[in-house]
Amino acid sequence: MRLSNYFLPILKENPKEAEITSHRLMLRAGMIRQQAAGIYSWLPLGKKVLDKVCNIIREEQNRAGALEIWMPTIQPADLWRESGRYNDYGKEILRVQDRQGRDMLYGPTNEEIVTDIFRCYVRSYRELPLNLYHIQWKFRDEIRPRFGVMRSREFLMKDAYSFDLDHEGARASYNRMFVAYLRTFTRMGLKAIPMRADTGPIGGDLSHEFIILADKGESDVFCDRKYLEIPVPGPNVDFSDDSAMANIVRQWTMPYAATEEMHDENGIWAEIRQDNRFATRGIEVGHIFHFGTKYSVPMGAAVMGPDGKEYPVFMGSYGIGPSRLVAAVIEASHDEYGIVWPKGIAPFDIGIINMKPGDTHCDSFSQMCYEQLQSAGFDCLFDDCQEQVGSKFATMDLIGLPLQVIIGPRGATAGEVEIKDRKSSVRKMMSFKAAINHITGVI
Ligand code: 5CA
Repeated sequence: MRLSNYFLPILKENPKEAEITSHRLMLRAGMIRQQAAGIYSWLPLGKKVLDKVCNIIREEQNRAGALEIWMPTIQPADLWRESGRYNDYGKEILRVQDRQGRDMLYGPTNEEIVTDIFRCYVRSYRELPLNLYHIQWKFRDEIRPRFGVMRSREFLMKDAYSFDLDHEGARASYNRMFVAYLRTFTRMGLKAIPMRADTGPIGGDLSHEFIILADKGESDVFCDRKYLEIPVPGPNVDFSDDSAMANIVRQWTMPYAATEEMHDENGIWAEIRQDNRFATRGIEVGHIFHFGTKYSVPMGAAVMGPDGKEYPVFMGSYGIGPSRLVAAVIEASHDEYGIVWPKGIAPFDIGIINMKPGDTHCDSFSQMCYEQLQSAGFDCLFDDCQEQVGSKFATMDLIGLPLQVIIGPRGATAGEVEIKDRKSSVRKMMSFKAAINHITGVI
């Protein structure tokens, strides 16, 4: 992509409304635009990152056996009356009426709709386990939307829902999602720690929040340093092996980890060796729940068991906030110059800077580098604009692409480029041929 053809509305000044780094950097890098309190448009650079985050989530959900569907944003209130949540959920629900005067709502979550789908089609335990998910916009009328897309009113959620015949099956489904989450966040360059959590309005008896560690996180977290060393399962992990899944979950839930609400300051925490205690701040990026028959009983979602009797189905739900994740990654990965994207979700692989547009050598050499890198399979943002060099460098650092290829008139004549690694700031001059090899090794 040529920068001259792109839409990248960079802000030179720090926006006053932004209280935290990720919000400030997302506004400055032209990723999002606020349209109303807690409601945002995603501009091209932001949309690209959001899509990459969603694709990683999707790949890992599919690998774990979940099936993608699409449920609507607007839901009939009657389903929520059946589950009993229409009144319980209170003012967080945005309620509307259609022209016939029917009560509708903008979904804050989808347990009711998915239970309705299930009860219409599934009759027998033979069709289980089943896990259906979608990636869809949600609306929660939060009293205090803040920190940009970190806590917004409209936000994107991946929500998966599992259905099993009994508690044991439901636990196996829970474990599969647990392991899929470990892989998902690692692929985004994040260290996520599962912590026992309160179930809130979703309900149920078992729940974990996945918290990523970031100095400016919303919640205080307390965990054992052992978490920093536990291996994350690789891509070949066998999701059909229930006991392997259970072992991974056991390993990831043994050391102490708790958010403030569940913290046991004078009990278990006090027993952990002083130098293993790790008290920091974190951001909740995922939340998984087992709630058994909470929705299936009132909504009549039952299947026939092997003994021919009917049983209400055991359910769990599994959320990740992709829009929040974009901000969370920035909180975890930035420096004084801007964002430092982990490779897996960077909007482009490489930023190419032509330092002197208008110079014949520089133009043709930069053009050649751009074309060759693109055809080698790298997604490049090519800064071909007439701008001060300082401002070009500042923009590239701000938007945080993993590698920069910098081309000046002298290098162009010698067939050389400068490669800058955004994270380490290390810069190296090399021939363009060597640069391609170098880049292939890094990205
Ligand atoms: N139905 C369940 C799981 S599918 C559910 O709604 N869970 S949740 O309430 O914990 O939300 C799931 C994830 O959505 C959270 O972990 C968080 O990453 C994201 N999320 C929740 N509220 C917001 C918000 N106001 N802004 C941005 N992301 C949010």
